[in-house]
Amino acid sequence: MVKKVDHIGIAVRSIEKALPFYIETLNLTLEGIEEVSSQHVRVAFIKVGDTKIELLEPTSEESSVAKFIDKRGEGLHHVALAVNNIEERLEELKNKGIALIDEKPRVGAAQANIAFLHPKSTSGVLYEFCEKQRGEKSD
Ligand code: CMX
Repeated sequence: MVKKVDHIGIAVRSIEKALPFYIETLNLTLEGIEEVSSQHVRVAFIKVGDTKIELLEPTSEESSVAKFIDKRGEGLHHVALAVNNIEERLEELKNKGIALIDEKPRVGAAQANIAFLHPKSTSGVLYEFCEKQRGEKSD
């Protein structure tokens, strides 16, 4: 059902300020930076072996990441799990009584289909399911 950890999301106030730790200190590789306007965030993907770290910087006060940082400060925000057939996976979880934030997937960073599970059903962790567009490698 779940293939692997696709990425780990870290909420930061500023990608520019957070990046040097990953790139210069840890010597990791920046894959790219993009704006996900539907989520009011700018994101940077950093490659770590066959998974990634995603730095999330809010672009407006409406962003759920801005609310998160206001309440809890910067830090671990979500864990994204790669799945196939995301709509079926969401249906299965719903039938098992798991609270879904998104009942239907929406388009997130890198044009992946994404959906979040509510942390109240998962011992306090915000999980994202993500499925790459067909034809794209799920590395
Ligand atoms: N991880 C774990 N728990 C979290 C959380 C997080 N990232 N964000 C909020 N919560 C918890 C809060 O601690 C709170 O718990 P209690 O009720 O026990 O106090 C509860 O969830 C409600 O939190 P809130 O601050 O009142 O916030 P909201 O209910 O308005 O929103 C959530 C919370 C998870 C529903 C909302 O952030 C959401 O819809 N997230 C999914 C979308 C998202 O995060 N997008 C940004 C990333 C996009 C991307 O990766 O491209």
